[in-house]
Amino acid sequence: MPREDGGEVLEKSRIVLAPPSHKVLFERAAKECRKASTPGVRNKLKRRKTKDLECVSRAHKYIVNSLRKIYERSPFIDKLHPFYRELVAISIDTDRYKQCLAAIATSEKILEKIYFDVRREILSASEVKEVIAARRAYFGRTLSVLKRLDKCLRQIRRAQKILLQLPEIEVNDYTVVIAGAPNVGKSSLLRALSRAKPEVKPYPFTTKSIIVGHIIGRDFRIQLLDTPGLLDTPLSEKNRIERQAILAMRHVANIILYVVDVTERGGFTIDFQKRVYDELREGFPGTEFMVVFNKIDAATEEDLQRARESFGEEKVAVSALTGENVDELRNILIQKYRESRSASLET
Ligand SMILES: Nc1nc2c(ncn2[C@@H]2O[C@H](COP(=O)(O)OP(=O)(O)O)[C@@H](O)[C@H]2O)c(=O)[nH]1
Ligand SMILES: [Mg+2]
Repeated sequence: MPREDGGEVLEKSRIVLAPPSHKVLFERAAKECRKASTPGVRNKLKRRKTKDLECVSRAHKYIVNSLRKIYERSPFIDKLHPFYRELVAISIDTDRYKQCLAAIATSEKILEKIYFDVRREILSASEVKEVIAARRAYFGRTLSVLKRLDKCLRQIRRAQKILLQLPEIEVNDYTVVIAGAPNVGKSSLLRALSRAKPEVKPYPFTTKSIIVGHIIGRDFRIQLLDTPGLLDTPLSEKNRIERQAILAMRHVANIILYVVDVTERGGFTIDFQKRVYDELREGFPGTEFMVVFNKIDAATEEDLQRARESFGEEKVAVSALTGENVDELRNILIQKYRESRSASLET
């Protein structure tokens, strides 16, 4: 089976955006420092030490926690489900992304060392001015470490924003991708087959969206994806990025439902529709296809005959408009889902 299961879903809600620049992070840390309270101690040196230790500790915690959230909660690309891995690869520079997350993780250790050195300096200081010098040194050294991270912080923030725009689909659900030329009735069919109102999810690198519907039973859920404008012209005519976005779909598609307007009223001849179909089959070798003749309510016997001759043997014929045979098609899909589940239980 071409479809790969496993791999992590893209958990957008876990992502914590990197600050817009190192300066923003540094300024927030400095603000944390200013929250340090002045202790009610009479000894001037002791008072200064206690206060500056709290200042440095607050600033340090703030920075380290912020950085840790960025690298721990940003998706680990190699662990993502292949569908997302491929989408991410066309959207961002993944090598740079990984290097930057690693750089952030490494700088945490450097910052840790600076903090402990300064702590020791403050504790062992014998004069107020030594304490102040140590505190200043903390901020000076920390700033230079953060400054070196600036490019990476910006890079990660940009990448995170792109990741947040990727369409969220259930990569582990049994998935039916609906394809076909424009106006053949793909969206109508998705609505006719779905139980709930379809949701629209944008694709960041094209102006297009995925429309997600579901067939929901008591113990199962089948995901239906309609990809307007993505799967409706031959793959060879698409630009590289769009092509890759389309091909990423092979990782989630259990079956591609190819919708044919047998009446040709949508504006595309059977010949053209067959050409798109052949190209798609080439692009998705190993993915199961199922051809559905649509608009039978408006079709003549000649229309059906022409479609049969072009596409071969008898196919499922429906009307998304009147609902004719739509229940049958839904049952076929449920049956296919059950077969695939029992097949995967056996292996
Ligand atoms: N007569 C008839 N018209 C249909 C049927 N399904 C869709 N249409 C019409 O075909 C046009 C295109 O449908 P749409 O679902 O938007 O096609 P898509 O571009 O493939 O998503 C619309 O005007 C629909 O009302 C059908 O089964 N019979
Ligand atoms: Mg549509």
